[in-house]
Amino acid sequence: MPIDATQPYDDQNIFAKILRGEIPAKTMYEDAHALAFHDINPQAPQHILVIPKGAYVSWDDFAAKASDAEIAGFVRAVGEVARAAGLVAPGYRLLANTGMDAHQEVPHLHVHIFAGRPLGPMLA
Ligand code: IU
Repeated sequence: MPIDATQPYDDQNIFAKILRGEIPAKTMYEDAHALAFHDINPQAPQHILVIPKGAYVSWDDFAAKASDAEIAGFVRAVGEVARAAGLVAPGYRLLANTGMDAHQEVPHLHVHIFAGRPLGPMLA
């Protein structure tokens, strides 16, 4: 079910549990600001999720409340993950579903990285 991006942070959400190590994930990158792991239900040959370590529900919550250091660290981490996975030359797509109409399902900010095949024109 899609979530309301303005809801309070729920520290029992699945990505919070992954961050705390309570639930396993196929982690492929971690630094002070971010954790990246392979999506459990990949929609492309490469489908990676990058999440900030801070407690942010959505892109909006993060953009409004995170420190400049957290924002810079997270943005750099997304780039680093894609680079480490060898995706820069073939290309990749970033997506951050935010709230109901975008069908955000997990209430902890996550940026999807899609790659590994021609992805076609961007969906509206
Ligand atoms: P969305 O942007 O909130 O709709 O994306 C949630 C993604 O989280 C989706 O692609 C799921 O396959 C993925 N996911 C996951 O990787 N591991 C999980 O335990 C759960 C969802 I729940």
